[in-house]
Amino acid sequence: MWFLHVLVVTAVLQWSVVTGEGQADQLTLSLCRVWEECLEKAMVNDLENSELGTPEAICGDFLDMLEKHGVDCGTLLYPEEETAGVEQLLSSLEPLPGDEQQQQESSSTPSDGDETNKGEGGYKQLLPHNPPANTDDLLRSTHFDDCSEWYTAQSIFGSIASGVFSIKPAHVNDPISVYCDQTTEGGGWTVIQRRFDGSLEFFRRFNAYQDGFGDSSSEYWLGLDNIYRITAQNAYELYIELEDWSGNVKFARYSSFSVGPGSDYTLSVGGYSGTAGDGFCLSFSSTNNGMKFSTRLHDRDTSSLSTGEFYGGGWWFGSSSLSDLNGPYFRDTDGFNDNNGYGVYWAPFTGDLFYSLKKTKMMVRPTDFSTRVANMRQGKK
Ligand SMILES: [Ca+2]
Repeated sequence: MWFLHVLVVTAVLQWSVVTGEGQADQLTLSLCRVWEECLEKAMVNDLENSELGTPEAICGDFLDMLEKHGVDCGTLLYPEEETAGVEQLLSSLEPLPGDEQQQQESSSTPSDGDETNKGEGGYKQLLPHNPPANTDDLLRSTHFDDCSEWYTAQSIFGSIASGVFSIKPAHVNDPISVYCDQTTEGGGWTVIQRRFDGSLEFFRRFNAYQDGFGDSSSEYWLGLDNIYRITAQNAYELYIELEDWSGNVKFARYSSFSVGPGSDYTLSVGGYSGTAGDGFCLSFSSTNNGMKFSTRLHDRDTSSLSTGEFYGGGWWFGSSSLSDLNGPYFRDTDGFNDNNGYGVYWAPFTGDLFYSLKKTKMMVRPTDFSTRVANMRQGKK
């Protein structure tokens, strides 16, 4: 457990250097959430029985360091309880399994909580007995904004892995399930679209594209409302990974990416780099940049045709488009042409508008992610 302590110390020191003491920014909030994760992780791993102390003691060191830098995680995480410091929060935790002394002490006082959750560990035990009246604040405090925050938490615990995680971007009512790519170009990516076997139908109407469809463990579209909320939190970049039927993998990266609010969900994208070519055609009049989102029966393009109907799927179509990663899925053995849709295409990939790709992955990450991680790693040396 000592290594966790060391990592936490270095993370906090680096953070204080970078952001200045006591600044209640996103990273600070993120570190407070890491502290909550620390408590949960310690309990899950039964570390309370280790010779190094209870979860409160281990994670409390982390907390002490934050407080020395003028951060009150209690106020940040539970803004409705402005007078409740984190020490108070800690003292309100349920007794820990195996901590008989604490259990005996608490058994002498009547509990107003639900007895059935005792001894199970997890978040239920971490929450105060009297939660804030504003349940949105409470829910937000137990979820990360995106996969980059999951990366930060994972790196502190030394177990970075891609997979399905729950996030709760600002102003989203309920937590959402997403796939986090923690390996490509340093990780921290929140996947917003993923296709690899054609098992999911993408020829859907506008409200489906607003809400999202599919499963985060398989093929899916995260939904325009969610993508808007995520990219409104910070400055984000976009990474598109594409694979053809011969196993060639290429990428298109955009240093800025956001989707505007509904009902237009206007695409703002810029700063192309990569190997797949600029399928959003930033420097051409037919660019997708600045276009509204169109689907079948929801024509918001700048063409006299309904390109959402013509190309299939939903996309930021303009007068035409050299890309449509939500188009109909074809296998390399399928014969297809412009009568049944152009397929899943990113024309600059092959130079062939009619080539339908095998795999697509669109993902976003805050633009300051790499700097943040580099600073943390520097602190670990
Ligand atoms: Ca039109």
